[in-house]
Amino acid sequence: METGGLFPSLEAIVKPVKVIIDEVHSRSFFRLVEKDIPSEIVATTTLPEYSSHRKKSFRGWYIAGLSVFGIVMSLLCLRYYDITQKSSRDKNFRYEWSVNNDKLSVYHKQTGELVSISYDKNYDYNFEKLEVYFQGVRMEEFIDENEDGWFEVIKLFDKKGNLVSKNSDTNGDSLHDRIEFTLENGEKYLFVDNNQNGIYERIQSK
Ligand SMILES: [Ca+2]
Ligand SMILES: [Ca+2]
Ligand SMILES: [Ca+2]
Repeated sequence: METGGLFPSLEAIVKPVKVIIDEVHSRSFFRLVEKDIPSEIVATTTLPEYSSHRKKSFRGWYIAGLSVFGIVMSLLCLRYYDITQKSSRDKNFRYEWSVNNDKLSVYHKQTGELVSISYDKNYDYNFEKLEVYFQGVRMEEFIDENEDGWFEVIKLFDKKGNLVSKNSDTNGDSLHDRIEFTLENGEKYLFVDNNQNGIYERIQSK
């Protein structure tokens, strides 16, 4: 490296300067300094392998993330499109997905009243619970506990929303072999169909 003509005596004591720079930018840096300072590239190297790998890995994850996001958004749009089409065709009902897509509400077109809400909290495209409403009050609840598409439990409520009856299919044959209900005076009874023929052979108070 030369200091120029102003202090020629210093030329002897100025030592070469070693500059380490990323190979990607080395050529442009070299062109920049070569005009003023005699320079040479003595060695080149690439970025450490792990760094390059990490960059590729990050890029891969970024692209994969974007792809998944795109697919999910497409599915959501399809779901909204589908339900909008269904709403426009349906005679009595209007359908509406919740923002996070885990709840489908149905409204009566004429009165605007809420008719039912179906829940798919685990996003497996099966409603595990259906609530039926009348005049703003939940009157019935259907529950598919094992998510096989059949409701094992049906609950009935009074006008104040209190549970008055619970029908249960305890062995998955679609017969409700247990009915628990509560009278207005608070007494509780249980109907039992132990031989699974669909007719209750026993009533017991609880
Ligand atoms: Ca579900
Ligand atoms: Ca079920
Ligand atoms: Ca029976």
